[in-house]
Amino acid sequence: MTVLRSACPLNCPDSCGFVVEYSEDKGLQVHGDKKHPLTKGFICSKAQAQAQRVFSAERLRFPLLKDQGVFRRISWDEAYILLADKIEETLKEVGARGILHHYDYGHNGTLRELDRRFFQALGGVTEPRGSMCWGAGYRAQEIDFGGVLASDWTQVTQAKVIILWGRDPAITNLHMVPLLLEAKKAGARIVVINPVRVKSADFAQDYVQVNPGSDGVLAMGIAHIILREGWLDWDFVRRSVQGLEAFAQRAKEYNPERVAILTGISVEKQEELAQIISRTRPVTILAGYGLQRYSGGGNTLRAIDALLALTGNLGKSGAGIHYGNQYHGRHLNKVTMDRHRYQSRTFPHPFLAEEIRKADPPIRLAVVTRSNPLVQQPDSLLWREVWREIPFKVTFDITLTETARHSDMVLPVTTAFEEEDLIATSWSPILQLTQKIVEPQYEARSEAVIFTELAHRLGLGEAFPYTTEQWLEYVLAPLSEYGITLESLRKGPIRAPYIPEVAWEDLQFKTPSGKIELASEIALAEYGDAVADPLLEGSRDNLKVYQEFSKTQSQWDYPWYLITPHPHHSLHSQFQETEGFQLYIHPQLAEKHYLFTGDRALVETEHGQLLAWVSVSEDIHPQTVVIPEGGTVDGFGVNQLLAGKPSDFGESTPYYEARCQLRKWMVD
Ligand SMILES: Nc1nc2c(c(=O)[nH]1)N[C@H]1C(S)=C(S)[C@@H](COP(=O)(O)OP(=O)(O)OC[C@H]3O[C@@H](n4cnc5c(=O)[nH]c(N)nc54)[C@H](O)[C@@H]3O)O[C@H]1N2
Ligand SMILES: Nc1nc2c(c(=O)[nH]1)N[C@H]1C(S)=C(S)[C@@H](COP(=O)(O)OP(=O)(O)OC[C@H]3O[C@@H](n4cnc5c(=O)[nH]c(N)nc54)[C@H](O)[C@@H]3O)O[C@H]1N2
Ligand SMILES: [Mo]
Repeated sequence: MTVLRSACPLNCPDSCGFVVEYSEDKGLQVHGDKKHPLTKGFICSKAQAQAQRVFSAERLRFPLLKDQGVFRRISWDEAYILLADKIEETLKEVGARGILHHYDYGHNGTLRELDRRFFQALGGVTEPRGSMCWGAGYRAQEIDFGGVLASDWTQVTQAKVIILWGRDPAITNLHMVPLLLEAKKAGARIVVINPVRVKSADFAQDYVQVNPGSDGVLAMGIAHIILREGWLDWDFVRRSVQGLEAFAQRAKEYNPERVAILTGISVEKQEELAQIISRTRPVTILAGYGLQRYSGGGNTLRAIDALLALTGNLGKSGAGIHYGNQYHGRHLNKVTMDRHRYQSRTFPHPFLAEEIRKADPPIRLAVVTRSNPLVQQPDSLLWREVWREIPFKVTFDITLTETARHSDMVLPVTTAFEEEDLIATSWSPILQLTQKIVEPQYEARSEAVIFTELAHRLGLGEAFPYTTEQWLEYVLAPLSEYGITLESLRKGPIRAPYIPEVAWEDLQFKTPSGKIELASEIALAEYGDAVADPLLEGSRDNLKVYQEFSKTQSQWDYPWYLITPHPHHSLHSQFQETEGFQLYIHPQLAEKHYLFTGDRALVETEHGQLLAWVSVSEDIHPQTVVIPEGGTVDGFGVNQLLAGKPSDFGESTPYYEARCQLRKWMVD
């Protein structure tokens, strides 16, 4: 039996450590690494599902080419020749920008970025910019603090107040839960702010049911009370905060009565929250990405950051905001090229399909790696139309996803158990490797190998001089000063020594003023009105609808909020075992539509419709329909209901700013 320490490559904050065993009779077994400081020996069902996928029937085995609508097996040599021909043809006819490279983070390995290097070596192709995930909040952190940093996970155990704001660690960040429970045992108060009474609320002392998209208003309302009562940490504010006056001016407009109407949170509860945040220290906020999947998402995060700034809850043990961090990047060599060596054309994520349709030069060839855009991008109906119009599409994946199914050529790639790669994510301070425990199955190939071979065929060999092992050595070279090498990582995970325990401990913020910027010249110059407007963009839109709706409910075609959070036992479209879509609603909403658990309902938005099984639950906000994302039925997913919309900052995708109508489905 072979036993190796390895790592989970999935796009998930936990980035678990694995102990992997393989023998011919028992096959592949994955266990949680007991010595991994965060995994501590337990893993989730998605880890097991990955191991099962390696030898499963759903695994892509050979390169496939669509021939009169049907896939047939081709050899790798044929695949390379065809892809190289298509690339050369596109270069000749319309130039490199006629190639679309769509990628995301289906595998978090550092070497997975070699796909981008390949297209950069062609001179720069068309790529998405912005984010499907966390862009608005990310940009907000950059504006406020000059960078995105979070304290070590274990710092939450030092907090006395922990706010799970639009985040549900029990579902999306499982290994944070033991640390939260430890903090609670040591006396911390845990508050959940979410339109849904999520699983993490089971261990929280407070649950606050906010109207979807109104968190920015709530945060400004809390700031209003803190300022009115003078509950600021004045020493901290004087030393480390810039723009207090301008901010206080804005906060004045959020008087508690008005905020109560907009957010659904009573004046008393707002006051209690203001007290909790300013009277008990230290406070940690675990801000999720749910609250920034609205067009006002960036401003929302800025308002939340401001609460910590006013109360001196930054740069201290047990205090701060957990959003993400940019630690590793600066310390590792990159496999992508320097920006000045290529010129790509970029289209913003939320409008990618629309932009592709209008593109000049047009997209002649699309290549998809580590993503499933036909399911995960907004407005999937438009995506399908646009996709159909692209003359030649190639998808690299492990299974035949919807995107692969609608491609002309499909190339099978290796899983994390078949190849060595470095896992150094923006969520975890731990450095680790996925290790090869079995040979690539069937004819699957590693992308590092595929792109290297393609590069050589196209005369771009100079840009791909290394083997996989050499690339990893190159990436890790700057860490030799800490004694971290490929060899040492093969023995197990290492906490990155360059990551401080406490973010911003020196209070040297990387903004132009060196302080936390509650009023930011950069933001004003870049986003203009979206920042200057006191009623947060997007939230305003949502709330206007809400107010009007409270008056004239039935007149609205699409009266209900529709949110599509991440699924529990799957990762987006991966490992889904869909038996139809599930929608969750409150008994009050169910009653309005004569719906019961087990019924079917048609969910309709301006964009599309789908049929879902109803579950009635007291946990859901009474005007909200919840459908977990990622699943597909007959090839279509919930994103066919969602429009591509802009976010205030970061060219992010406001998936949750949607409205819907329900109709009971009577036919069987
Ligand atoms: N099991 C599982 N884990 C995952 C993933 C997965 O697909 N499945 N995906 C991974 C990825 S890529 C990411 S980005 C992270 C995301 O991790 P999270 O940010 O924790 O989770 P999401 O489901 O994206 O966001 C949703 C939370 O926001 C809440 N929410 C929605 N609207 C609002 C609002 O207006 N205000 C507030 N306060 N809350 C709101 C939803 O009810 C939900 O609980 O999870 C990662 N982990
Ligand atoms: N409605 C709605 N939509 C959402 C969200 C939401 O909350 N609501 N969340 C958004 C978020 S936060 C995110 S991050 C995106 C995620 O969007 P995607 O990243 O597109 O989601 P996945 O379904 O995980 O697709 C990843 C694909 O990569 C493949 N893969 C895994 N390893 C490799 C590899 O090594 N090489 C290659 N080539 N492929 C590999 C997997 O098999 C899978 O098919 O979805 C977004 N979409
Ligand atoms: Mo994400």
